[in-house]
Amino acid sequence: MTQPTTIHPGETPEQHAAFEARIARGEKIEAGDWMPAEYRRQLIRMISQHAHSEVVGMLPEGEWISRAPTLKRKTILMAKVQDEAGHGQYLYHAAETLGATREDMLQALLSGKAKYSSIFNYPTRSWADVGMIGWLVDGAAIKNQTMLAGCSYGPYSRAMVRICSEETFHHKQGKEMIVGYAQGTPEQRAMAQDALNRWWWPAVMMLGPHDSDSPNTGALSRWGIKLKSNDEVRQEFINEHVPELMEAGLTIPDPDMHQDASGNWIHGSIDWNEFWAIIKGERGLNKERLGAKQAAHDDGAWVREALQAYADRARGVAAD
Ligand code: BYC
Repeated sequence: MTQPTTIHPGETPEQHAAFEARIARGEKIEAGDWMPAEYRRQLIRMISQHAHSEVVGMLPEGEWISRAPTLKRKTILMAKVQDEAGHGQYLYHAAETLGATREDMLQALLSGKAKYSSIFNYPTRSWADVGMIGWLVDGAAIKNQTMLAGCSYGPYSRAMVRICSEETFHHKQGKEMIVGYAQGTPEQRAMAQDALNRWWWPAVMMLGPHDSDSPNTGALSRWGIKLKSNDEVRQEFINEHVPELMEAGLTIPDPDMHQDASGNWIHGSIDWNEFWAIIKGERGLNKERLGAKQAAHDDGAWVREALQAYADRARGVAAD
């Protein structure tokens, strides 16, 4: 999986060797430390896209806050959506430690240059989708993020520890909700199954393309950012969730799903055309999501201006 390192002009093989030796010793790389330009670029790409995913991820769930069936469910959902905003905030800060600016990152999101997770281009059609997102989407995210908590870049790894503990609650509330519906009335069971039918494959795909089609994995693995490949994390996610979903009485919408001799659950073929079409915005809700983000950004202009004016005044007062 390892690839030759990209050595940028001004960098030396000795610097790279010393840097990689630090990673091999298990040291964390911190913000002010020397790092290859390509390590910095990869981290900014990945962390900023992760931040965008957290923030865009508030949209499909946020739509259901006013329609939650009980006050308990409403407060849980509000807390979850608020947590996602906090995760975006930690992650934007982690990317800022690498020299990225908030303005540039937001511009890259709003212009469509930067990606966010494919999973959030799918619609939330029923209340059970909210539970299924918690169970499957947060479940997949935890598998990926537990791995990233061990990554070589200190600020990202520490943000992941905090985020994973909050995601664990998100996962539990989603599972609790869906298990309840799966064992509830025939209408509730049908609603839970319908949600699983629509979210299963997108959740399997959100962990990234197969390793053979993953151009970034080589560099990320070499530098201790990704400690497991996309397919390895996907296998962990499937192995945990298939038996639990079946135990809840639900049917995995994959007729080829089976367990092999080593106990792994093996999925059928994945429709990667759908995945790439969703990412490129050719299918799904990409335009709506970015439209909502742009509107929120425009609506918030007065807040940014007020904060700037306050900061300028405070600086002026301090200078007196
Ligand atoms: N969606 O070389 P690859 C959450 C892109 S938020 C869109 O394998 P890499 C939650 C990839 O960026 C969860 N694009 O990439 C929030 C690359 O394109 P670029 C978000 C995807 O980086 C709110 C190209 O495909 N988690 O859980 O090695 C509420 C080739 O892929 C996707 C993170 O962001 C995708 N699904 O591996 C509830 C975790 N997959 O950038 C829940 C941090 C791939 O070269 N990110 N692409 O133009 C990662 O761990 C890695 O970036 C990935 C992809 C495993 C996602």
